Amino acid sequence: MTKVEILQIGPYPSWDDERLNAHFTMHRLFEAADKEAFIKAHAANIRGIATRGELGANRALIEALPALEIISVYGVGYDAVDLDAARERGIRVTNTPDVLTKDVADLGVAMMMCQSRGMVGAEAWARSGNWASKGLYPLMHRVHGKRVGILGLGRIGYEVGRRLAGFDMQISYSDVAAKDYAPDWTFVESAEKLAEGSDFLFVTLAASAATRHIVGKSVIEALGPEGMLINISRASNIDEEALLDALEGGKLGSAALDVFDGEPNINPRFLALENVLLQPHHASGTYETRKAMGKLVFDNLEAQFSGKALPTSVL
Ligand code: 8YV
Repeated sequence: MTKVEILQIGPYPSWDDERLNAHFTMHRLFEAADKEAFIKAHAANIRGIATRGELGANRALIEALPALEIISVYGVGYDAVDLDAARERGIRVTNTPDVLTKDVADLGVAMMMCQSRGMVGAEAWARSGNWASKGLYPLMHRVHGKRVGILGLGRIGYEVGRRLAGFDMQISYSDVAAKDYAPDWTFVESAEKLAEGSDFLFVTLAASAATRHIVGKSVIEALGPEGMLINISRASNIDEEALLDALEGGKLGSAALDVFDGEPNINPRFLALENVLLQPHHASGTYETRKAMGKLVFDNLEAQFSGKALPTSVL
């Protein structure tokens, strides 16, 4: 039997490659020197796209593939997929929700702790011998008991809140509406009000055109010179220029960021700052979660081509 042909946009771990290669003919776009020519050469036969959250599939790509039936995203966020273009052609879109929720929340909390207690600098202090030669490391800031704001109380935001409740933090959140599953936490109408009443602001919103730069200058400045911004969602939710200005000018205390405009190429202004903690879009990056994500990418493709219901479809 001939195998279904899939266009693979970015690399996956070896165990995912093995499973995908066993069932499908995978065309590895990321290895092609001339991507346009590569797409042209295979376009007529490609029935599926396997992509990653941050890579997605844009309109031009979708329109270049006349036999396309499904876009399977390795990630919960599908903001980089042109949903309108997919919808117009009845192309199915799937993602990998739930399996990554707790790891993303774990890393967000770890980033807050790490940054607030200065763990990166303190580690360097111990390792470099400064502890012995220069003495004690400077004092840092407490986390427990402080006020936290969660912008976007979906699955990931909720898990962040559950964890922070364990640190006796005062939890507020903002979303399009109050959530009945969070009766003990305070609902706040606007992002700016939320920031104003928070020491730590977590951004856990699913990104879309509507949320672009929802954290702009006014929200950042409302968080203030003592505040910390933690982003484990998408860079587009934050106005990065405004964030850099505020970090450089002391209008925002600090930031802990897992996502960046133009990643993996980070704006060099970040690299000169001491009040930021930078992570390489790694919140779901555990063996356990990535294995579950890869399985869902495969299961959705397999279901599509054997006429079964898609396990985790968004379209
Ligand atoms: C992944 C993500 O790092 O779930 C998402 O939306 O962005 C992340 O889990 C990414 O999709 C892996 O490439």
